[in-house]
Amino acid sequence: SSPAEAQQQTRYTNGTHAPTQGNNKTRREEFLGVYDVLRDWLINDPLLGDQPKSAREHLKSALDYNVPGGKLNRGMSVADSLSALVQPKVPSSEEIFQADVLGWCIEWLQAFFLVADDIMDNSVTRRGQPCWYRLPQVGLVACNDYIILESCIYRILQHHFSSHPSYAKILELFHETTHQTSHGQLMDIITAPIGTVDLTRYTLPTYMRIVTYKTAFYSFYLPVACGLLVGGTGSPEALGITKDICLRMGQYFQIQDDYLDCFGDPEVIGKIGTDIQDNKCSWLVVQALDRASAQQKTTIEEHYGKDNDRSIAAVKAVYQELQLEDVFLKYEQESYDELLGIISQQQLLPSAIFTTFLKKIYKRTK
Ligand code: GPP
Ligand code: MG
Ligand code: MG
Ligand code: MG
Repeated sequence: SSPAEAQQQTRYTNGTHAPTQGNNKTRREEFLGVYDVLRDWLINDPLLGDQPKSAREHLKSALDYNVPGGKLNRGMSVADSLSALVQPKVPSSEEIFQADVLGWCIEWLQAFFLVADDIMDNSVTRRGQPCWYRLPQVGLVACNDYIILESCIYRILQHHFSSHPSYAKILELFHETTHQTSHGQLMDIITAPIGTVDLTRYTLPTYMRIVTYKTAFYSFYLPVACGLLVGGTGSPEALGITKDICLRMGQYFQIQDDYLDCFGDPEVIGKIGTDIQDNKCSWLVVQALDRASAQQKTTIEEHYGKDNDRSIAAVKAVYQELQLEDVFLKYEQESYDELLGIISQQQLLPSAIFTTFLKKIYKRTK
């Protein structure tokens, strides 16, 4: 690596660097700085020997296009969780760096899932730009790119954590989370076979199972659990409470995602919704079927899962008639209040671990 990169790496690992708060660098910039260090190391990975320049360049663009461009909520929550855990103490810069490396592993995992999910969902845009597989020069090469995105996680972990006391626990956590998420994705897809209409599939228990597995484990439990493991508090009790609270937060988050798929502004959420034409077991269709008249059910039956503007508009019209926006707003408030209650009921961990994360997503528009 270049002298500048080597210097940056030392700056983070020798414990002398602490631009966490009140410094001119914002936390977000500091976090993004860690991405550059990891990316530069990966594209020069010694395991790959003397790579051809073209391969290195493809990898660099695949990483830059897919890894750092999101909200970074998941990634930055590892360090936030650690800080909340050790308060009133402040984590050392070494610990923040470790938390940020794990945070980036979660962002890498997310990039892997999203590149694959966009192919499966036939999506058009993501984070305000065309989905990776839609680029003419990429196409199905995206399938190999998502495999690489995943394998990068384990290269990063080995490089930065192989002598950490929780290395095995961390590896296990990433593997289990991937297993759970792909199981969620499996249920998401087989509940929505294109070209068939079976409204009896869209029940609340089916829905909750899908979203818990496809979203909640990797988006909420994983970041907080990583924070606990870096902070040395990975006891079964602490992880159990964390799982209970984080899975509920993740369910709430995916319900927001489903709401925004239909009612969000594509300019703001950075993606164009596809749930209606994709026949998805979305929270909205579950709520609609729960309230629909016989005639409204017939309309949904005729138009759900069809990829044309008239059908999509017909389903959206039923959602409007049933005032699902109001149903969602009421759910959002109740869910938020209930979560605050559950968080305050436990004494083992500081509430801020959870409330900081919850406040980042409450009433989100993207
Ligand atoms: C969100 O579903 C779930 C994922 C992105 C997990 C994908 C898992 C894999 C194993 C590939 P979504 O399709 O509603 O997300 P979005 O609305 O962002 O496309
Ligand atoms: Mg999708
Ligand atoms: Mg999907
Ligand atoms: Mg969605």
